[in-house]
Amino acid sequence: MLHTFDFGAVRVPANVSGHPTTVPAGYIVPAGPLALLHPFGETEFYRHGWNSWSPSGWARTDGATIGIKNSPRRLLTADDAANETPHTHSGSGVGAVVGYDGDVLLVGALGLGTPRVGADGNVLWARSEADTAEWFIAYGPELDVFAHYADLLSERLGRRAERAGTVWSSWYSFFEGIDERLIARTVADLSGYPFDVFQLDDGWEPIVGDWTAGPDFPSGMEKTAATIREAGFRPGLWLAPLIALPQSPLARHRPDLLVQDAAGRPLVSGYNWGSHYYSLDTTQDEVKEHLRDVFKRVIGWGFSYLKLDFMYAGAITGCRRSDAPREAVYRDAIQHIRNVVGDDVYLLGSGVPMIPSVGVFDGVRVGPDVGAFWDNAERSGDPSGVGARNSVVASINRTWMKRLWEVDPDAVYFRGVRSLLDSGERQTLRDTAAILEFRSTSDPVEWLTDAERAQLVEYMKENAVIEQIGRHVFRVNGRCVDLSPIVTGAAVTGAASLIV
Ligand code: 9PG
Repeated sequence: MLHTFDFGAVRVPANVSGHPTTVPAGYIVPAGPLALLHPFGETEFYRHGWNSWSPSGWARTDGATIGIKNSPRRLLTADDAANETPHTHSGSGVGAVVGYDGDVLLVGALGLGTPRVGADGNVLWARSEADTAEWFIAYGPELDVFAHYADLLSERLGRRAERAGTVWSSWYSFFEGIDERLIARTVADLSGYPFDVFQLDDGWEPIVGDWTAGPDFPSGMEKTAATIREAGFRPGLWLAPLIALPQSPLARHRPDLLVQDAAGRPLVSGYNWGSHYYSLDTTQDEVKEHLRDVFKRVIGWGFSYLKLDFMYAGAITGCRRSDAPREAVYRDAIQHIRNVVGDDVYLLGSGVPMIPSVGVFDGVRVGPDVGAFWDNAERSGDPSGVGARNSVVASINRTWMKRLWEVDPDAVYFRGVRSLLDSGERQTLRDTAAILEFRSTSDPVEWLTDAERAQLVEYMKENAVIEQIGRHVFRVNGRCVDLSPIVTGAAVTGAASLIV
């Protein structure tokens, strides 16, 4: 039906799938396709990525799109193989265009169903794979409309109150090269440093898909968890519970537990670790039992902070035992995991589809992997490639998500060694994580100078007051941090902090 939304300053005719209701911050319309005819002409569009690693940001509708173009094969950071449209301005869940005086017209899904929002000339459109989510429509100051959207979303999907505190993670220093002696030494060196969590990342397991102690942890994971706890830290562990490499026992012995392709073979859901990998079909009872066993085991070892990675793979298009909409399948799987681990375990999502994860995860990664270099020459022009700049840009464009969960922009650096980052770039990473209020690093203290150690201590102890004064402009304890030059690509280096 045709409806004209009256926002005072502007009237917007629209095609909607049912009667709009008025809420204090805007309108809610029933699920179904939606198209708004706005009078703003070519303007800026906010594109929101489907999963943690997919890019988010503002781009002019008459300019280049933000997205992943010309990839020879599916990237994990893409919105999704089935609906990625790199040559249109579109994103996942929520989208917005800039109107008069900087006010913003926003359309956002209030639930699951793989909703997409796009801008096509003067049409702001929204549609979903499964028409299960109502839409929120609002016009007003940018920060306000995004805040209203986030609040309505968490009203429906939940919001957890846990806080991670400060985190040390093994990934951005040792990568997969970890073993129990290295971890014990690193933990001992960190003793007395202001960290709440010590999180083991990828590399402890024998193979992705087999969540038992690997050969480099001969004393068992319980022992490492105890070492971490005795040093005064909360033990944290990385897992990718919804995927399995082809050589894993699960994939070799029980291919019937995997999501299938149309030909009845296990469906490839991504590439990493020099291989393709598969997704577990979480609609099967046996898979639910498997997940129960895995999570009971890791909790039993003593880990109470879990980084759950590559989670998008539980929501890809494919053949499962049940044909429920894929985001609903995913939501059911993470609810199951939450039920198994209970409320006291901190769940950090990484590579998660964002909207369907609201209310279940305590914290969520909001950008691609950081790296000890500013830009990625290998994947230059790909905003989802590993690197400090891409991580800052994607993360800061998801600042509004702080109302949904703890927003993790990834690790910051203090070290001058084993890194190409200059001190200005390191400062920009630290400012970004201070703004987003999630402070983590992977720097072993052994790699740091005395001055860098002192800087780490000061940073990890700091409890900053954060104010957002513009789209990419903040105050951190009164100090102005303007990330706009970095986000717009104007800055060649990361030296974006200015003192006013
Ligand atoms: C462990 C790592 C770290 C890291 C995670 C995740 O797009 N990609 O191909 C892609 C590959 C790896 C990746 C992210 C994206 O890294 O984000 O923090 O835990 O796994 O293997």
